[in-house]
Order: sequence, then C-alpha cells, then structure tokens
Amino acid sequence: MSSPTAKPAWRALAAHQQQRNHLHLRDLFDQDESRADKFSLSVGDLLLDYSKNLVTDETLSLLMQLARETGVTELRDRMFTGEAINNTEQRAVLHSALRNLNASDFKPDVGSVLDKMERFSASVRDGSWRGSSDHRIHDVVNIGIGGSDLGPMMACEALKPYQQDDIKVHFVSNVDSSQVCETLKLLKPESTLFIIASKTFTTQETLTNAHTARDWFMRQVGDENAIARHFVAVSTNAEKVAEFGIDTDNMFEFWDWVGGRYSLCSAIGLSLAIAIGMPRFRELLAGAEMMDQHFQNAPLEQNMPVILGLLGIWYHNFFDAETHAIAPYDQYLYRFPAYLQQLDMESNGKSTRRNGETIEDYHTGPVIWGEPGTNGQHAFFQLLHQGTCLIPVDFLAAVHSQNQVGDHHRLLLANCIAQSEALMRGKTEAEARAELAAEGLDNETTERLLPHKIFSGNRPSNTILFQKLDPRTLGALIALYEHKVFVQGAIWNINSFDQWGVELGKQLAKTIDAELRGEETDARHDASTRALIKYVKQ
Ligand code: G6Q
Repeated sequence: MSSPTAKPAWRALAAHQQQRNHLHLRDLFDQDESRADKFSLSVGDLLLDYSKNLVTDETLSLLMQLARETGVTELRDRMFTGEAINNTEQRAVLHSALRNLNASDFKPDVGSVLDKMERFSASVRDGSWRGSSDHRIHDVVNIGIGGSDLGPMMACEALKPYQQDDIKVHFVSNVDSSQVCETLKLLKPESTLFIIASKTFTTQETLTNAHTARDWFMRQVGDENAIARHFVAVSTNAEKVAEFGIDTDNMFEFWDWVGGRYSLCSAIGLSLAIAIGMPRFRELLAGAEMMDQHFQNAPLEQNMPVILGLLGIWYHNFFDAETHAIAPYDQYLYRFPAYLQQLDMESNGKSTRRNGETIEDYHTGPVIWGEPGTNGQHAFFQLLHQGTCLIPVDFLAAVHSQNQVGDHHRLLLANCIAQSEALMRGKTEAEARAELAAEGLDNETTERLLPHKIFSGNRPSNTILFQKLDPRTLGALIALYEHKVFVQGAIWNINSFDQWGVELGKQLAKTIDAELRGEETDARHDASTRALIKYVKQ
C-alpha cells in the first residue's frame, strides 16, 4: 500500500470528481453567501482566499482524509525532529532549524553563523570592512547556481526597497561567460566583494565563474594577499574553499541538513543580509518561523500549506492539470515564479517512491511557471481563460505598494482581483449575446462572433494577499511554499529532498567537454550527439 492510489480516500476522491462534473463555481457562490469566509484563512499577515477552487465541503474533507491516510503529519513531525527523511542521501531535512531561534540547543552552530553574518554584513554596510586598497565595498557579487543563487537573487529583488543605496548586489550563475563578463564590466576591483556560494564547492559553473572573477581581479590588482579582502565563501566544504585560495576565516558555514533549494535562510543568504542588513534578514527568518510553527501546530483543516498542497493534488491527480501558474501582482516578486520552479520541480519531479518502487499510476510534481501581473494578462492569460487546459493559478499581491504613486497600485489590485473573478465566473452565452446586442451588431455578426466571446469560467485560483512585501512577509511566503511542496511529496510518497535527476546531464557534459577539447574518449554517442559535436568543432 505504498501507492497513494490504493488509499480509500484516493478512490473516494476519484469517484467524487466524476460526480461533481456538473458543478460550476458561479453556482456554488450563488448558493452559499458564506463561501468566501468559509474557504479563507489568515496566518500572520497572509490571507489565503481559496474559495475560487472546484471544491465543496465534501471535497475538502476527502482531501484531508487523504492527507491523514498518507501520513503527512507523521512525516512532517519526523522532519521537524531531525530524522534522516532524505533517505537516499541519509540526511536530515532541517531548514526549519535555521529560523528556529528559540531552539539554539537543537543546532547551536546556527546562532553563531548568524552572528558571524551579522558582524560581517554590518562591517560591509558601514564601511569598516575595507578593500585591500582601503576602499569601501560598493558592489557585492554572489557567484553560485541553483539553490546557491535563486533564493538570494529572488529575495534581493523582492526586498529592493530595503536595500542600502550605496551597495549594489549582483548575481552570476550561468557558466555562459556573457553573464560574468557583463557583470564584471560594471565593477571596480577595489570596491568589489565576491561571495562564492557553493554548498559542495565543486560545482563546475560556480568554480568556473569564480576562477574568471579571480583572474579578472588579479589582472588588475596583482596581489595575492588582496584576495582575502575581496573574496569570501559560503560552503560546507572548508577544504575546497582553502584550495581555491579563500581564507577559511572568511568562510560562512552551513550544513548537509540544509538542501540547496531550501538554503536561503542559511549563510547562502549572506548577499541578502548585506543588501538589507542583518536585522531585516532576521525578520525574514522570523516570518518563515511563524509559518513553520503554523504548519507544525495548526489542525490540517486550518493549515495553509496543507490546504495549498491538497488543492494542487486535487487538480493534478484528479483533473489532469499538468501545470500550475504563479502570478505575483508585484513587480518586486518577478523572480518568485523562477524560485518556486526550482523549489517545486526539483523537489517533486520524481517517478520513484521512497521505497524504490516505480510510480506508474499517478502523476507527481506539476510544471510550475508564471510571470508578474499585469504583464501576464497581455501575454499568456488568454490560454488561462479560454484554452483547453485546466491551469490553476496562485495570485499574490500586497495591499500597500512600496511606491505609492498616482493610481498605479489601485489599478494593479483591481486587475488582480478581476482576473480571478473572470476565471471563476466566465461569461455565459446569454451574457455574451447581450453584450453583442448592446454593441448594435446585426444578427449574422452576432452569431458568428458568439462562440468566441463565451468564457466557460469555472477555472480555479487561490489569492494570497498581504499588507506589504516586507522581509517578514517574504519569509512567511517562502516557508508557505516550502511546506506546500512537502505536503505534496508526502502524499505522492516521494523523497522531495534529493535531486538525482540532475546528475546524468552533468556526467555526460564532462565527456562531451573533453571531446570538444579534442580528447579521445570511449563514449559511444548516438548519431545526433555525434553530429552536434562535429558541427561545434568544425
Ligand atoms: C538544490 C540543488 C542544486 C544546488 C546547485 C548548486 O537543491 O541541490 O540546485 O543548489 O547545484 O550546488 P552547490 O551549492 O553545491 O554549488
């Protein structure tokens, strides 16, 4: 019974899905004035309105039953108590301990690394940390990739209004030299600090970029001793950090129980701490901790990550919705969909159960994608409204803008709310006909246009509102989605914390790189791969 499809609740949900085919959200709202109150929930500053979902009381109760039958709370408790639930790597999964500031005896090193980050970031911000030629630092470059890039990069963008004006933070991740070259063009070595962020300190892209940055620095400064004032590392691997030439006194440690994509709250957040200051970084931790506590303690029925996770399962497994859109109506969150893409797809893009069985009879992680509103409305929202795929959407928006100018924010919010209403209500034939009639169109034109003007509606969405996009709220949002992903992984009975799927491409790239350098290898490529290599070499 390790497949969730064998659970009674799964079967009951499948039957329930068939029976509820005739229901339309419009009618559900008409029938029950209290629907919005009933299906919404606040945690701290976050309001989740999930009433525009294709659910009734019965659906939710069956979904909760599924969570119980698949042992979501048991796995959750094992995670929080530090069991090695990442069973393919034999590791605990304790990103929550990074922000559990009351449990310093649980992981005492967390506090001391945060204090070290505090001292260092304060000295860079107040100018007491000097470059080798006594200049202040004005540019910080985080060199890292994947989990060592996306979190701090997304958060630096999200919290731009909180950044210190005279320090600019840059991110270099891609092994494509264009990114590092374009970044270095903007910099002066004497006022630049490089943070080499790599858990393993063996990642090809990061080390290649780090060497290019060091060569650039050395070409201009020419003094090995200057490296210590301009290069620091965030890593679990002191030996490799020293080998690269960074003084391990300038290394900020984290631990194997912090997964890359879950590491923003660790020293991987150093660039963010420099950008916004450590007190605000600690507010972000506090926001995440608030959500951790909620996830641990709230009953399933009132548990925000559990509700989001179950709604995702409902569409993905019972309506064949293959993708899930994230639409932040907040320009500062423009990298949030990309961040969630890694969090969700690297965690739950698996086809093997925890016990090694192959998954054949249900889907796991959906495709996550999105762009900020209102831009998305003028691009892909057509498909959300009238396409043939069912695509659930999460709308996110702050009630108060960071830049209160003219009518912008009211218009932004009006659009956000209108989109979820339009997806839910749609436009009936009668409504479309009345609109066309009001335009004074003749009968023939009306009949011709009518089918194109009808919106089926009944398309689900969640809306998450908060007062302001501040560090605390961002921390809560991050933890909300981390735990949503956890809930889904628990139900699908997969290990959300490994990522073996990224290894094969890395291995093959090493061989192909050797061949592009002109070395003979014993690799036996297919005709397509051979031809591509030949084309590049020629
Ligand atoms: C995240 C993944 C992956 C990782 C990068 C960078 O969960 O493990 O995205 O963060 O591959 O790895 P390093 O930090 O070791 O360079």
